[in-house]
Amino acid sequence: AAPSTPKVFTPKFEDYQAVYNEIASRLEEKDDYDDGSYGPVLVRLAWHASGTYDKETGTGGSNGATMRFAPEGSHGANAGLNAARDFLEPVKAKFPWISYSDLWILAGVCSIQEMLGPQIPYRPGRADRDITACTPDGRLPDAAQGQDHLRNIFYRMGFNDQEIVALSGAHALGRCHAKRSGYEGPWTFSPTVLTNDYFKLLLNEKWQWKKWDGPKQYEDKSTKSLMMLPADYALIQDKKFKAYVEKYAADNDLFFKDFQAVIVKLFELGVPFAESTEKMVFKPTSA
Ligand code: DDH
Repeated sequence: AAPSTPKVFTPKFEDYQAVYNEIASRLEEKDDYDDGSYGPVLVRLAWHASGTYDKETGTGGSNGATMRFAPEGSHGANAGLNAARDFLEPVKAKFPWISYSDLWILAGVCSIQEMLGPQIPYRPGRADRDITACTPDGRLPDAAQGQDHLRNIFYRMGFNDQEIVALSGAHALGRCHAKRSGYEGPWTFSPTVLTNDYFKLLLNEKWQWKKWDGPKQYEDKSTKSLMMLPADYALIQDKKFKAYVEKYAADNDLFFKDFQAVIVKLFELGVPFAESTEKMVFKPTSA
């Protein structure tokens, strides 16, 4: 008889689509969270996994999922992201072949699409790394700071001014939680749908300092129900950034096109894909 070779499972597109569908149905099911969706906090998990990348040393980035370990999970910027990681545990249990690193990014892709954003092409290939690959604190942006800090942080990842502004449009989604970051409130009136409203509101509303005991943040003068961080407001204080804010406020299609390109770049920072890895485009549940 022929010697039996152990079966190695090689996942295909259909297998990743099945993971996508599972995340999408959990998003639909667990609608009692925040504004009715875990989508925003899943996007933030994917961003914080990726945004630790340092192009000089090649360290950090989404390859590794090192936020699972206390040295990185306990960074101030990551406060509250356990909600996103816990949400994904049953998905990992159902599809144990996927790495946490690939799963977190797939969850970001799924959430953006399910929240009616552009389709985000995805490539698998990230491997989980151990505690020794945890990144040092301070690689993610500090909301209290302005344009110089934004450039320092995002140039380190390899982004330019246009890309910084396009990425910031993600703040159309979700909200700040006083218990996590100290800040409070949403940026837009529809925090579970991706639109260019963040740019429109930033430009067209009148913003004033919120009077409260918390950290310095802006509130809109007319309803006092929306917020901007000092780091958001810096995008209209800086002439070069502001030119892109104006473009995206005027043209949602342009924002979607540029957001798609830049989020793919973010999610792939530092990932050693095999040459032949093709990009997958998942079918949204609404299609
Ligand atoms: Fe952000 N973000 N972010 N952000 N972010 C917060 C929430 C969310 C900054 C600070 C904060 C990006 C850029 C920046 C999302 C996505 C993205 C909160 C509130 C703070 C503070 C956390 C809390 O209290 O729960 C700063 C500063 C920057 C910057 O300087 C550019 C980017 C690039 C993205 C992205 O996804 C590409 C999302 C989504 C949320 C909402 C999370 C939630 O739970 O809701």
